[in-house]
Amino acid sequence: MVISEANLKKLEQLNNKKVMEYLQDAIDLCKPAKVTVITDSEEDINYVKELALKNGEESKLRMEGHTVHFDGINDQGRDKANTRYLVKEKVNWGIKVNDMLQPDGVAEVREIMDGIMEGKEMLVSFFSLGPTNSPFSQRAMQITDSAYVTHSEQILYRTGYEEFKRLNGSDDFFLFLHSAGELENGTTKNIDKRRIFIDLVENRVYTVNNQYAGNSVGLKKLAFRLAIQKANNEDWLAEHMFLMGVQGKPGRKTYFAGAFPSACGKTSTAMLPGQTIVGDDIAYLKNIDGKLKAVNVEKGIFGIIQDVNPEDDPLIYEALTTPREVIFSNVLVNDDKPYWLGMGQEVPDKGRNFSGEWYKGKKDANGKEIDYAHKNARYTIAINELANADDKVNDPNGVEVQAIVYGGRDSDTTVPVAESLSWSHGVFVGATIESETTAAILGKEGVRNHDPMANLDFLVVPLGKYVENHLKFGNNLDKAPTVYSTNYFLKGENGKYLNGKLDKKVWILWAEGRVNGEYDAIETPIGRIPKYEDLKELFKANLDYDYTVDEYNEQFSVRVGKYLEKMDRMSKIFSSVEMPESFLKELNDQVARLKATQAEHGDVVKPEVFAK
Ligand code: SPV
Ligand code: MN
Repeated sequence: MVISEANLKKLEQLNNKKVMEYLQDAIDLCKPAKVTVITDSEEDINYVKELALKNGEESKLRMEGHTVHFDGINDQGRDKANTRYLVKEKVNWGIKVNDMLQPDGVAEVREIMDGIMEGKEMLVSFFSLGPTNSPFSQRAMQITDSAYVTHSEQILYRTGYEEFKRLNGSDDFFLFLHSAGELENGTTKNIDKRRIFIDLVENRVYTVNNQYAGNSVGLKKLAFRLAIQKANNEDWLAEHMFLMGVQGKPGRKTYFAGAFPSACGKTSTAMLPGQTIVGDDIAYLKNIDGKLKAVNVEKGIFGIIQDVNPEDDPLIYEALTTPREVIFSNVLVNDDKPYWLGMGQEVPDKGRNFSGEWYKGKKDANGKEIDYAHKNARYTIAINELANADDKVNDPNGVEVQAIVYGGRDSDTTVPVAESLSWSHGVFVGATIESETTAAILGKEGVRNHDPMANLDFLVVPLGKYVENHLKFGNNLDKAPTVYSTNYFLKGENGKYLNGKLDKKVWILWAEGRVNGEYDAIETPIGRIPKYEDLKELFKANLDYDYTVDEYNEQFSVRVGKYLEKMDRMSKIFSSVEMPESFLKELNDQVARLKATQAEHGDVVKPEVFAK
């Protein structure tokens, strides 16, 4: 027997036929040497942590509670090419989607997984996406041979063994089957056989020959795809969004949700000094009695560590440099201390990193010099370890969201902050986000990509239907949230960024004030922008900075010509997509407003022109 009496008993207590079937199938397929069932008990949780150390997936660092994990040199980001959606039938997605007929995909991945756990230990655990005992909770069963994956999930998600008991035998849960495959020096060897197959027919995921959490941790981006499908069938939203409490006037707190493509400032917005964080990556949004309520699907952060330093990210830096449970991944380790890019410290010229033993000047297989740490190196930490955790992080009823922020990354078009003219204009703004590619995705960096709602990589429903669901969702609320766009990456003519890293605090506080009726705004063709006086005051009060009229004019002039170029790109994209009428009307209206402005005022128009 690969599973002991005691472990079997833990499973039987769940009284769930589907759980037993899935496990039997996984055992028959992967052929592990041993199966261990993990409950919510401290003992079981500690067993996983110890196992990750014992099997070499993690090692201890000098500071209490800190460990390091390495992914292989070719396993440092989400693998889009090998991530495929297994579908019943091919549909017109409106976007580029890597789909595959379900029986073909299942056959392909199961062949790779046949016997993949021979000689290894299989871990079986249970989690809740969203707070437990809540109208939002979605249960998930994880089977993996990676203690690092399970350990990460224990930090990032609410344990769900007890939650599975509450299922009362129902099969309404997601299943994730993962194997890191054959390991060499602790990292996945057969990268060519890496597959991440999301089976939308059976609500389950197969992922194999990978360790990077965006590929391996079932509950993160893999569960997210299944949740998007479910949300679209049940009239709620599963979004690539942070949730935060923005502190306006003393005693006033307004909850914001925000969608930003990878590495566009999402975590650092959610972590803004003086504010509170509910979540930094994935949210479920529901209409509860006419109100927009949302929860963080997670309870931890898998964050980019680059540029976390005392100046730019003081709260995270503090949390990462004091004793508590943290997994560092793909940093440099020297003398049991972690080093990362942009940490604001001198870095040793040798150590261990994602390439193995590292020394300054080391080159990769293509002759390219290997940096001491990876750009997509990360930390994994529980939110309640942070000084700015919001008191409603685990509230089963969620928080009431009053504003949504869509953040893109472009150097030449979008103003730093603007308020959308209406809910449907806001949905349009979200659906037309553009961003440059980053290191979180394997492949080329620095290409401008269209990323609707920062969710392109995860859309498992046709784009038109997804947008229609958004429109409907907002229209069904008593009051739709106000939508803002942000762009922290606007550059001036000299090619330099126009804003400091902390300026985002001013943009967010301005939006919070607007939601609460505090500021007037200037209506422009692309939305409402702040007035100089209000920003001046906010800059002074929050950053002790004397914001000048010249800065304001450069940042908030509407670059009409550039916006029209963007609208050209959008018109091209959407010309071949089946979109709702009201969305196409927003696009046409946007173009018409911009053209009228261009005809009258030219390519770049100062705010004062619109103020008149
Ligand atoms: C992202 O890339 O959007 C992330 C990290 O949040 S990953 O887990 O790789 O998706
Ligand atoms: Mn993300």
